[in-house]
Amino acid sequence: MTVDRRAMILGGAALALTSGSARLDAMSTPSLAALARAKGIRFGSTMGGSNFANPAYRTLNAAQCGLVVPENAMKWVALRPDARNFDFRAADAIVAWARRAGLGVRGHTLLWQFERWMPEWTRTHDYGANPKAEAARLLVAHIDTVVRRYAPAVDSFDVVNEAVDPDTGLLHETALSKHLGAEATIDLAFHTARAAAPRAQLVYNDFMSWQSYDGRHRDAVLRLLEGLVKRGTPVTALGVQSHLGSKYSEAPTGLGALDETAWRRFLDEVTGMGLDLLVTELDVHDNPLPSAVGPRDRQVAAHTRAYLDLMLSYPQCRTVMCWGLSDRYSWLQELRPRPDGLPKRPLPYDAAFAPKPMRDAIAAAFAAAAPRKATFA
Ligand code: 9MR
Repeated sequence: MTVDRRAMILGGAALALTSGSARLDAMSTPSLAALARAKGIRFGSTMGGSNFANPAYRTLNAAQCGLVVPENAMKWVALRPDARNFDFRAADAIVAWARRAGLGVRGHTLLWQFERWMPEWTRTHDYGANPKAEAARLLVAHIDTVVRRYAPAVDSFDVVNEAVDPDTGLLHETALSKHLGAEATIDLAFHTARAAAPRAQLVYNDFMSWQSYDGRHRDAVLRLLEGLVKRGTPVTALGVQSHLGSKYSEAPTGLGALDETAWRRFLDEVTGMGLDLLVTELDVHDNPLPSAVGPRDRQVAAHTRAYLDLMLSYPQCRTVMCWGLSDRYSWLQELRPRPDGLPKRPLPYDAAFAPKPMRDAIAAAFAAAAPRKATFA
């Protein structure tokens, strides 16, 4: 079924389920997915938790996306109640829905190399007399089980997420890597994923950015990738999370002091290693922008457009994912609230699912992008 035909059918479904803007948008064509696809690019977003329970939101996603990534449901904390068992219910439900809707699925994340986001039991687990072997067994069993369950429906996995400390440039340790060594843990994760999914795209995913303060993070990620490639570890792409805006959220520098030259040099080095690029988690952290919605939305849109134009100037960039479609469901609302207390507007649709200028900016960036050879069906 073509994307536009699907959007029409889904638009009809939305008519019965919702009113107003969600209906209008689900009907609006061409969809972002269709605009992207015309250039050999896959466009998608996250799904999971309360937003997945909202039929109008599912409809919006199915109409506008070609790809979905479970926001939390494939993380260790969601899949692993303990060392022995798996709970696939939430991830299965998203994957089943995606397949019914004709969407591709990305997997996030087979290993979060950051202690805080791994389950508590990995810290209290009895690693026995040979802790190294036990850590390796746990890691391999986890990745092998998850990848075999979801490939080939999932054809692109974030194998390792956020392994680098952006301040020190050193690799993070976790309860697992403490026994194996961080580098060996990361290698083992990629090799295990490759053995279980011989054709999948295998991604290292991180939040280094074009902010001028991010040089140490960029350098550390380059060193990590160089090491992986040199050792023959099967990484095939870098996921550039793209949570845009300064982490110094109240800084008077607008969305940040950007170093485009350093960013291009970074992306040149990554692609020079033969790796593809993905925009995996796009949103705009709008704290320093004006309270008034009009100017704020315009700045968010202009920033998004400039960023996507730069990213899509790389023919190796064939995937663009937003970290949510609607402001209503952005992680930023609670975790990084605005100082004026107003709701944040980081995503292409507003809280009532009406399209915003950021949606136009994404559409325009796809329309302006040079066509590239699609690597996925
Ligand atoms: O959006 C996610 C939020 O709901 C979770 O509470 C949080 C911790 O699991 O993770 C958020 O997603 C993160 C992603 O997994 C990795 N990159 C940063 C994202 C935003 O924090």
